[in-house]
Amino acid sequence: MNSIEKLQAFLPDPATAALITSEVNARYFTAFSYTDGAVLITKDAAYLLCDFRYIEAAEKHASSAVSVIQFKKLDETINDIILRKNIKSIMIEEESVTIAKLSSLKQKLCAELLTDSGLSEKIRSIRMIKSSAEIADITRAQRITERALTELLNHVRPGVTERELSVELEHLIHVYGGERIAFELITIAGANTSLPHGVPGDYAIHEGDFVTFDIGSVYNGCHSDMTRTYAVGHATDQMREIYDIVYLAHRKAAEKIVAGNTTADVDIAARAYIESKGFGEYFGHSTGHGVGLEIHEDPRVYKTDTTVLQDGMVITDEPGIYLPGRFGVRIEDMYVVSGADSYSLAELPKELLIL
Ligand SMILES: [Mn+2]
Repeated sequence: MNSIEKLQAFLPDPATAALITSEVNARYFTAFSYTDGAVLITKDAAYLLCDFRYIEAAEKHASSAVSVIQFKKLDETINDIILRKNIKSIMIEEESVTIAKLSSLKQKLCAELLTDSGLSEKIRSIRMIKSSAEIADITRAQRITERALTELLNHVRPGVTERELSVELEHLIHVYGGERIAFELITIAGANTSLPHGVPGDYAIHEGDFVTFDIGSVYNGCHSDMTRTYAVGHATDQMREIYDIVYLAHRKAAEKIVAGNTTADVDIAARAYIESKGFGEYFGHSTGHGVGLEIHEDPRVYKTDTTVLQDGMVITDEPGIYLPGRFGVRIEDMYVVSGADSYSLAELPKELLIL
């Protein structure tokens, strides 16, 4: 089943439709990126509603599973379909429709609006399973990031600032075909590496620093996510010890990325190992998350999450240890769940590298 068919199966009857108004979900169902429109999905049809600005591109590029309709007034066009298809009620995305938008829709549409249908949650769950096309796009984004980082590593040396690394990496991601960066790139060094989401600043790299790159790019709307931690010049015994613990925690989590396991199994594998080494209190975030049209998607990879891993999910594995005021280490790859043979989307090695 394609994504639209999965949503149609969720509709209880032909008199109920789903109205998709969030940009990311509209893109997900139509494979077309646009604003100020909507997607209306009924039991047996799917309509991409867009205005004059998008019509030519939509007819050319949107998924063949949707009918493209140009509107002058969105609500009137939706009402036309409502009347023609005898739609009585419309599910809305309860997690993204604002109160103002809801009250406007209530005034204008001639069907009952369902505000607690679970539509948003259902779409999040459908989106967890990636199509082969999505996996190809995520992989492409990952390759772009890896190529950019590989080139940047030639320029990592004492005296270079975090901000310079961030700006140059963003430039290289564009050069190698990324649409944009997947999030504000984290390129931090020295004591700043103990900040899991540190912001690159004026700090200049010193010999003996760790440098952490938590980076990603976007290709065809799909995100990539990767973290590597490198040492500059040399690493102390303690830096090596912490690196090895995080590296093994990453691998132990990766071994649990098997269809049928839960995301908790993955988190606990990394967490229990780090705790066994005495650093549990320094690993204060979840082990991973889904990645796709958004950088953070379901499922959450955490000890309390009971999502069962299924083929086609793409999740990160990113344990870390952060020693305040000293340094931190995080190692992150995305994995595609595939039976017992889940695989990493990264090609860059994860062993400690001294630059
Ligand atoms: Mn991540």
